[in-house]
Amino acid sequence: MFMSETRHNWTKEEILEIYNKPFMELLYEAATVHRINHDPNVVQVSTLLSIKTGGCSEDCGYCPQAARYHTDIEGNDLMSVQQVKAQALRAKSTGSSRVCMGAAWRNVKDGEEFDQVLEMVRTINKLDMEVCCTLGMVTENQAKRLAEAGLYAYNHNLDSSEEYYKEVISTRGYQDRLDTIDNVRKTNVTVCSGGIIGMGENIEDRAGMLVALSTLNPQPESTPINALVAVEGTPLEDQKPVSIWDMVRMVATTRIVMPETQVRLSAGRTQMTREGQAMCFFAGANSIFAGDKLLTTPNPDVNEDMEMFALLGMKPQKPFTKKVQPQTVEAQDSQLQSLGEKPKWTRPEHTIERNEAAKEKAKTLK
Ligand code: SAM
Ligand code: DTB
Ligand code: SF4
Repeated sequence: MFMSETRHNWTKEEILEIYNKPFMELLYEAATVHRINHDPNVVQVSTLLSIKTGGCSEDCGYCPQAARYHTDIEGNDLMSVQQVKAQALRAKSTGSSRVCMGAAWRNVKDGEEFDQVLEMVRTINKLDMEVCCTLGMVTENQAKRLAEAGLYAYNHNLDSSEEYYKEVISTRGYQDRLDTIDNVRKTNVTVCSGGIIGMGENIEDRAGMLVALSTLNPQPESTPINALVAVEGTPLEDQKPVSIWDMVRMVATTRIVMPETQVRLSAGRTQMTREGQAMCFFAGANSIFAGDKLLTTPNPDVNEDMEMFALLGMKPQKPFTKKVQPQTVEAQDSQLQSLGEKPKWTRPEHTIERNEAAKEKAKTLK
């Protein structure tokens, strides 16, 4: 008998036991849980849009957008609402039901730029597409203002286990991430939260991340599983690409412990074959990021993805299949105002040797 009810009390030991099952057993169990909870021939297609690129104050060891490292990316100021609308229409015409707007910010700051993002949310929701934002940490008031504008989802990843998080990022703590997720949960915006594998973490850390995500109640409505894209100049530039077997195991385990979530095959698909991706879909992945770019790094071409779906007999998911479309309140009718808060997000600032080394190297190159 396979479990398919949603449990919020998974232990690390139980999750490790699932992750380490014989491969075929794991795949069969995950595929079974998947079929009980989802249409296995439907895949969500979400287009990523980097609305504000580079120049970020944080020290995330994986991220090419951190200002302190020397990477080749081209930084950009906040995009205009018209530019975003044009990109969203393009995404819609190529089969996307969702647009995910990412900003290289530590946290949201009230002011003109946030007001502009709220206008982007209103504009895309009015195109009848699901709108997701990933803007860093948010307060409860900011989450409520995003909800009022018509935001469907907020992405905020836990990225790894609490223990390994400290080896990757020193400019904020794990609890800050959990607090932001909590703030989003106080609204009707859905939660998108997952992480990255291939950063040098061990299997216990992968299981630890899944404990943290699956014991949230409710669990996140979507969970991106990213394979690290090792970018030159970042502290993690020398990490070996994660093996497809690890990716499939991670996807399958996520599917089993979070039966209802949409598991998104996220960064790292350019390194995967179609056969590898098909195994991930069989193991319970039912969402992808589409578009020839993720935020700053390459992603498969959307036409190639559509060919792959045709080959597999899979169809793009329609918008608002899982939850009704939120209403948009116009700026002039808003009941909510900026509170001018000064939130107390932490800055542990402990030393991470490889982050320090990458920062020092950047100084000599800049
Ligand atoms: N600045 C916001 C934040 O950190 O929450 C939002 C944007 S940030 C780029 C969103 C997520 O992208 C990160 O949490 C991380 O999981 C993922 N990411 C960033 N760089 C990556 C890389 N090189 N490989 C894989 N995933 C990456
Ligand atoms: C997520 O989990 N992955 C996306 C999205 N959420 C914002 C970002 C992947 C970024 C990969 C590196 C880059 O392109 O800069
Ligand atoms: Fe900034 Fe987000 Fe990149 Fe961290 S992951 S450096 S917070 S853009």
